[in-house]
Amino acid sequence: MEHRIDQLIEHCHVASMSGPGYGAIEDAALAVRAGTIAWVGPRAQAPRFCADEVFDAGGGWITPGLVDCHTHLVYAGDRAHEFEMRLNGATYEEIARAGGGIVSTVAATRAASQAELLEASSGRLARMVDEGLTTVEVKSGYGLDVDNELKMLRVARELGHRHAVRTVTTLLGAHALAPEYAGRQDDYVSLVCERMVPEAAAAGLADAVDAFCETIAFSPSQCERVFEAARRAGLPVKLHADQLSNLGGAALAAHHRARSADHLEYTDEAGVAAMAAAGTVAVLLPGAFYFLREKQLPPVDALRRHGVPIALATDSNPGSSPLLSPLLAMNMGCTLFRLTPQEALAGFTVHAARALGLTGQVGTITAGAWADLALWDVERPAELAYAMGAAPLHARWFAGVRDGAAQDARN
Ligand code: DI6
Ligand code: FE
Repeated sequence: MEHRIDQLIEHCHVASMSGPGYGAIEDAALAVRAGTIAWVGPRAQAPRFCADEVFDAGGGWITPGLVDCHTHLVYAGDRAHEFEMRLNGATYEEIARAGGGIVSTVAATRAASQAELLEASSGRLARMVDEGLTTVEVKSGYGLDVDNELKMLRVARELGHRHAVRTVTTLLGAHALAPEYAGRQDDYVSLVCERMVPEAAAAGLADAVDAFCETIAFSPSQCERVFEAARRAGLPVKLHADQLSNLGGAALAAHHRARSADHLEYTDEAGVAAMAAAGTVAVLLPGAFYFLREKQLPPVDALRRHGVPIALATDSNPGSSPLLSPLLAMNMGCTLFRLTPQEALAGFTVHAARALGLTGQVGTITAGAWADLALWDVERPAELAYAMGAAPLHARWFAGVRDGAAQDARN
């Protein structure tokens, strides 16, 4: 019997990221139907397909499309001037007085129209898509008032219509204290809990809620208030935890059944154990560690020992990680955090999907998942984390549609 499918991809190896050793299938075939993976396995075992289109992958490796599960891609302006001032010896105070720091991004983001914000963010996302990205999480957190936080989330949603990517939106109202609330931190947290969370949820603009738990941001008890507001609104939570100090953020996130706890440089063994028990994913962000020249390494061995899934992400943001390359983040995960290349790829696929609640839909090449795929000109999957600036992407599929396929058909 013949199986009708839309597309057969052959002459390839597949890193399915399901099972040990990259879930590798050498000399594979991959069948796509209705935007999803209908069949994948060794070519010799493939059933007889009747395909509308056959694609020759030229002997390259196919991985799941990359999933960046932690970004702050939507913002206006940049902080290059501040970077330059710092490297010319300016102090933190001088930079702050010159209008630098996170408040400068807040001012620029508030001043930008939705269209301007979309334009700026869209250019950044395009760079990531060019590297095989098919799913991206995007946080708010530079608006810090109801209208501007919702504006950021609308832009994040629109990015998904403008590009062939899935966007997952996260409300991060508790990112920094809005300048007009100076000295009134608890009042600002009330604004987040009583207005931002319910309004973003009611408008269907947020898929999750995040907070920045840090001495320079919000306290554990303030973050708990935000988590409770999220629960009332029916939204899952995640947390920027233990990036610069150990406030017990990982354990707090786990206690609230967070999908992920992110950063984790200062997380202790008890925090890791709590994450393991709760099924909370660890999201490591080597770009921020690198850019801030941090010294304290996240507890990678403890995460491994406790079996906590480790995701990796760019944390793309103007202040602490102006990074638009998932592949470079993978390289940094290996060089700085001593992840293996396989862990780095799992961090941008299967475990990133889990951090977003998308297990089984994206992040693995398995029957029933979306056919979000990246084809790479590499001899082995380890090359993806190994090379810096190599641009190995050969083709990309989003929901079974290959970039440029319509154009190819016209020519
Ligand atoms: N952690 C960080 O390092 C940044 N935000 C966060 O939650 C800093 C963001 C910025 O400086 O713009
Ligand atoms: Fe972040």
